[in-house]
Parts: sequence; structure tokens; C-alpha cells
Amino acid sequence: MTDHHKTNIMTLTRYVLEQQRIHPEASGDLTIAMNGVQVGCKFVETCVRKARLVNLVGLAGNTNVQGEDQKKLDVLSNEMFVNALMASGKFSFMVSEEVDDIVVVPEELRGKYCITFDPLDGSSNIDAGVNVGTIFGIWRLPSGPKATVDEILVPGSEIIAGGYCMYGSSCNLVLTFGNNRVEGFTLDPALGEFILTHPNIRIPPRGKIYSVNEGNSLYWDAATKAYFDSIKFPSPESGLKPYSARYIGSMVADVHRTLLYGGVFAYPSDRKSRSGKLRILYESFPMAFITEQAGGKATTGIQRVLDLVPKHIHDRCPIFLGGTEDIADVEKAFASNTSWLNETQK
Ligand code: FDP
Repeated sequence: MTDHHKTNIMTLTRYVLEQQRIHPEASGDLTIAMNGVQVGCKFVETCVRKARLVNLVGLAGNTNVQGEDQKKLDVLSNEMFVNALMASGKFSFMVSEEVDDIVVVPEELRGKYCITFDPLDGSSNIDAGVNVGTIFGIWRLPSGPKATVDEILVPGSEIIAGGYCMYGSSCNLVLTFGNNRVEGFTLDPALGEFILTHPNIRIPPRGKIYSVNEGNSLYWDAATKAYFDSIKFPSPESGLKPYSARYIGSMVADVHRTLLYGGVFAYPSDRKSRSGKLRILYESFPMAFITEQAGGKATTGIQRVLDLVPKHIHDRCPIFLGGTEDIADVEKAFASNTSWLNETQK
């Protein structure tokens, strides 16, 4: 038989079921939980595609807890995810970028996980049709459905699943359950299924691209400046060529490219934003987990991102993520530019 029409495809559901089979102790709850995530992603994908046609672009008229204007699609995407995840019966708590407080699931629908998510990340790009995405992280609650909210603010290293879905020229869902494996799936719109297209994504140890909002460089500390100077104006001894710049301003798209092509993505702290911009629970933790599982590293400059413990659900942190050699250079820049602390405190 020819391979023109593949008949034995690895769908996301089949992949998750196979993972369940490999782990005989698995109860199947995570498979059902992931089904809720898939439904949310497919629903948002269809709305992003038709946003311009059915007047879903523009502002909703509200501001979220972080003082950002909510777009119509932000609000809608959040509702889609909350409903799909709640219906799965596998989550007790949800933390969403779009909701000020923890979403506590009604008792009859509670399960043993907590999920944190940004339903539509990069939404300032929506009206221009630029890539946006959903980011999510899943945690097991030690006390299961009886858990209390204090079980949410734990170190990032306790995350058990992380992923993102990118709504771009195609719809890509990238997922890890740990075990040093990151898998990429592409939505086949005709089938309505995510198909495994990027098995075992590995981030190259050294890349040639840097991705950062250079418009903030006036406010950067000495370590951040020194690092970016070192890859833009490399010393002859380093043997490096100047890196290329690529910045979409949509974390999902910038991280996706960094995973596939290598390099470094950063949102550092600066004198305007002392903790950077990206939120720990639903942006930095899942992306740091994915990067590490793909063989890379994620740091704040001085600390592994997954070692952080947030104090509040919407806390932020600086982040540099990428290949091991690239991030080693970032860590070196921070170790040898110790004035960074004074500078960001000015
Ligand atoms: P957005 O504000 O458009 O939602 O955290 C949100 C985020 O986008 C990230 O997706 C993106 O990486 C970053 O902010 C872009 O921020 P700047 O506009 O400050 O560069």
C-alpha cells in the first residue's frame, strides 16, 4: 500500500491513552482532563479563525486584575475553557489570566487536579491577525477533590503536565507530561483531531536567534544589557556570529519558534517592570517545563524558573528560556554583572 493517505494516525487522544497504558498506575483521569483542554483549544481555534468575520475583534469594555483591557475574544476564550474544563469533572481549582480570583469548581464536579491557564495569550495581536495561543499547566492536588486553595501556590517543579496551543497559519498543540518528551500535534480541521506531527521536540543547545522586546532596553539592568550585547556584538574569541532578532510579541509564537529553531526567548525584569511581565503560574511555569523537557533551560537570570514559589496567583517573574548553551551564557552574564540588583531597584 502507498503512504499517500496515512491510515494509522496518532491523534492526541490516542497518544494520551497510550501514555495511560504505559503507566499502569494511571487512573485515566488525566486523559479525561486533557479532553477538556482539547475541546477548549478547538473551540477557541474556530473563534480566532472567524473573529474578523463575526465581529469578535476589539475590546470587551472590561479591564482584568492586571489592569489590561480585555478583548472580546479574551472573555469568550476564558468562558470556553472554564466550561470545558469544569465539565470534565477532573479539576477542583482553576487559575485563569482573565479571572481575578481562583475559580473554585462546584463540589459535584471536583477532581484531583488544578489547572492554570492563559486562554488567549498575546491578545494585543488579535486585531492584526497575528499568532495568538493558549498556555496551560496541570498540577495534582495532594488532597484531591478535598484540597484547599493553599495547595495551588507550590514550586513550579511540581507541575505534571504543561502545554500550549498556537492559533497561527496552522493550529499546533505542544504538550509534555515530563519524561523528557515534548510532542507537537497539528489540528487537521477536516477531521477535527490533533495529529502527532512533531514527535520528540528537542531544542538545539545553541541557536542563532534572540527574541526580546528591545524597546525596553533603556530600562534593562547591566546583566541583561551585557548578555544581549554579547550575542549582537560577539567577541572574536567566542567564535559566535551575531544573532538574528525575531520578536512577535506573542509568547506562544516566540517560544514555539525558539523550541523548533533554537536561540533564546526572554522577558527580563527592568526598571519599569521589576518582576518582568510574564505571569508565573500560567505563562512562565508551563513554558519553563516544556523547555526543560525538550532539553533546554529556563532561568530568571539568577534562579531556575521552576524553583520559584509564587505568593499570589497572578505574580510575575523575569524569564530567559532556550537551549542549554544559550542559557548558560545568560547565567554567566548575571553572575558577572552583580550590579543588576541595584540597577533594577533604581
Ligand atoms: P499580550 O500582552 O499581547 O497578551 O503576557 C502577554 C504577552 O502578550 C505575551 O504573549 C508576550 O510575550 C508579551 O505579553 C509581549 O509584551 P510586550 O508587548 O511588552 O513586548
